[in-house]
Amino acid sequence: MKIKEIKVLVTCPGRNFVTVKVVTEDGIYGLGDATVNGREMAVVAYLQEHVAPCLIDRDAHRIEDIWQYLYRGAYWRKGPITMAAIAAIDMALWDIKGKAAGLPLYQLLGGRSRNGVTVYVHANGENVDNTLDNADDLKGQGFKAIRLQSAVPGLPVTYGVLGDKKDYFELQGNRSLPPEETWSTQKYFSMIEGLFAAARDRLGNDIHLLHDVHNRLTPIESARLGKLLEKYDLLFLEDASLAENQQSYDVIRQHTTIPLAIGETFNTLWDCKYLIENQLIDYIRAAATHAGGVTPMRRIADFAAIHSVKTAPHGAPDLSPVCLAAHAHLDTWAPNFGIQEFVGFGNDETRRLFSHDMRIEDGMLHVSEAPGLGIDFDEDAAKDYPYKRSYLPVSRLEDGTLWNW
Ligand code: EZ4
Ligand code: CO
Repeated sequence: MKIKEIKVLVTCPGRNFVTVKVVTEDGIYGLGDATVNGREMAVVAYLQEHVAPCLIDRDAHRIEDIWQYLYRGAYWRKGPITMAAIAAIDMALWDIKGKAAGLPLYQLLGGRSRNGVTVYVHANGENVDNTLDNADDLKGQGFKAIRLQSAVPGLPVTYGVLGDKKDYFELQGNRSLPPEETWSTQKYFSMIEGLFAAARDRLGNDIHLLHDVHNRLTPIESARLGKLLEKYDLLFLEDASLAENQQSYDVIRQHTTIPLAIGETFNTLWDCKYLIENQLIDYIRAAATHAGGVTPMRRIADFAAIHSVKTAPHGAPDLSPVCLAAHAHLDTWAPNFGIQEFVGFGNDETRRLFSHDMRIEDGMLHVSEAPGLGIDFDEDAAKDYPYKRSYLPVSRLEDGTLWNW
């Protein structure tokens, strides 16, 4: 089944998504997500100029060979732009194979390992009380796991706190230049333990709690935070420190038993190899879009499984609903699946463009039973929402030093 056409479609139904459509000679097509938040057009150029021409007339069924051709075959490997481009092609080819077989993707991966995919949702607020009001509301909706982020007193903006913005879409889709935010580790430490102490008082012990540090701490500071939060029984602490130097996690691990999760910006198995093989983390958060697609996600999951590490794919709105669909299949299959981050199915415009029948019930995401990924994209409607440049913020310490956002 030859590949006849590869379309790269950029649309901004509130925030930018790069969607790839691979069309075969039989008329079967597949969809993939190639969105790299704030760098969207670099992936578009990579796909249009450097990938698409090489794939025309190749056999769409040869997913593994095409993946190797794009990764191993190029002298310039890895990196977010390259891997998002490869990811989108790979997802689209799995979508095609599923449609050709008449089976949902999770069946091709090995079938169902669980009834549904447990998700964690976000509760955030301007203060501890308000964060816990939101968490209580989500608990009432049946969610079993909640990530808590509260504003840091004395800082004008805090990661994860949406303020007067209605939702992530409004927040992330309207920044034509990178806004600058201030960070203070000392101020953060004055808030964080109280948040989790109050959370256990108010929400009880029958709910999973999580927290995202978003790379703001040094390894020894992360170790200190882990020790402070151990008694509140978090499901995991996310992105406690950067792991460009993976040995940083040796420092954290030798001080605390808090479960650790990282990986949303990882592009390959190599980015997490040392962390996993030394059992320095408990959850690997790689995403199909940013780690090269379904093919390497399966490999990462298997490598993690033999080291007792679970999967917990990134689920922020920088990943389009096409990526969420791919995750729903991987999560339904992976024997060592842990939890899926979930921030909703997007705003009205996004749901208009990306149609699917995934659903949330009792705190779980339920995968589509339709062949392939089980998601469609309305190319014509997408023209109503053209690309709009938008950036993530940058972070500075109070003295002006650039820091990790
Ligand atoms: O800040 O995806 O766990 N989720 C996160 C995200 C990231 C965004 C960056 O675009 O850390 O909210
Ligand atoms: Co995160």
